[in-house]
Amino acid sequence: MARERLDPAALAEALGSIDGWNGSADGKSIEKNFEFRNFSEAFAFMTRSALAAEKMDHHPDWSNSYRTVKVSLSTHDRGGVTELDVELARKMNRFAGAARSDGL
Ligand code: H2B
Repeated sequence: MARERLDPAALAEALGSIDGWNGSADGKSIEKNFEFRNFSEAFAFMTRSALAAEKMDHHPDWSNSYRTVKVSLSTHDRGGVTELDVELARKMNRFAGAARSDGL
């Protein structure tokens, strides 16, 4: 089930297949710091991610400073990481690639 918490083994396996994402120290979220060439790329990434998150009704915890975007994903109403976080992480990796090749 997409909304069930992944156990530590399932989480480790999922993380092994999503580039650059790590489990948080408390095991309740997954994290990645994205770095772009400039603010425009960073914001293009955030825009794509925001639209996908809204469609999924599953939202990131994130912050932006100039050309970096720090992202933490957790399923808050389950108190941990579920398939929804893994799915959004995969999408965000794709959106980062797209934002970088937009040439904006
Ligand atoms: N996003 C995340 N990351 N975790 C949640 O538990 C969550 C969410 N809950 N987005 C959703 C919205 C919930 O509040 C609505 C009612 O579905």
